[in-house]
Amino acid sequence: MHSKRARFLVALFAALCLLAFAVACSRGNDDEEDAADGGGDDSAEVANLTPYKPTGQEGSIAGTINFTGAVPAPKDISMGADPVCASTNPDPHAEDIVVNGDKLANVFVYIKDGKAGDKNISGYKFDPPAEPATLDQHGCHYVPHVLGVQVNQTLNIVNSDQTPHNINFDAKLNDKFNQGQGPGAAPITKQLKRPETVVPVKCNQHPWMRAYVGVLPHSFYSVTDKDGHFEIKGVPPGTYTVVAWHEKYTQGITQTVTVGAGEKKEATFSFAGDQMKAESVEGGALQLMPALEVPMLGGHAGHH
Ligand SMILES: [Cu+2]
Repeated sequence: MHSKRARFLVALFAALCLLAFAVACSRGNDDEEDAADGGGDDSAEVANLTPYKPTGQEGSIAGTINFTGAVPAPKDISMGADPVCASTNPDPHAEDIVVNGDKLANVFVYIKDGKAGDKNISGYKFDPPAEPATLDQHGCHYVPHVLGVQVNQTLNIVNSDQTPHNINFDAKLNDKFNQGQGPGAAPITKQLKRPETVVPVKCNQHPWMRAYVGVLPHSFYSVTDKDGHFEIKGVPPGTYTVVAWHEKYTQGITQTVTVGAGEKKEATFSFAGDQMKAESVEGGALQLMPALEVPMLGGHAGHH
């Protein structure tokens, strides 16, 4: 009886030791995973994804973005502090809201998630296009004002002006950068490693300059043209959450869209004029700030 109890206690102690050891081990693994995430190396995750192979059954999502309510008058901006900018823009206006009739331009429309057939699209790997995306600084505006790029696609940032610009790429999930680019300078080339909707870009030299870059793991995005029209091509048949995002609104508008085999699906979104965010770029704030060169802070942040 007595020795049986002693043996039980020894066994219990040994079991507890093993348990403690196992917990310590799994903690160690967690730490390693955290470090890998922080390091920005997603290659292991990407390796688990199924490469998407087009079937010929792809469709598209196309439509227009309406703007309802009173259309705000385009705000005048002053470029007087930079003679080069002023001479190329006799009558410059802010681009934060561009409405043509009742159609809204510069809306970033994209597939957020959903299922292609019975498989979630986040389980597929979509190769980035070979052609680079280009963000031009032209006439002291970013062209285009809103741009979509795919993860790992080459993004070329170009200065077409005879004045220096500064690209302050204010990413949260990708690497931030803040880089000057003089007239005639070589393009700045980047590849963004993570999906991020959307990254605001500004120029520290010319505070009216704003661009927005949406980064997605696939090519299912589009930006509305001046007539509020968009088209997302090459969409696998499936049911998707589609988001329409505009900079003047705190939240995008979400819609579920089902695309059949080879179908060109229409989708319409409406942004209400009375639900815009409060003014962030007012006439008085549009003055030239001192040139500011902030050094890159470490590139990869360890934690986010
Ligand atoms: Cu600039």
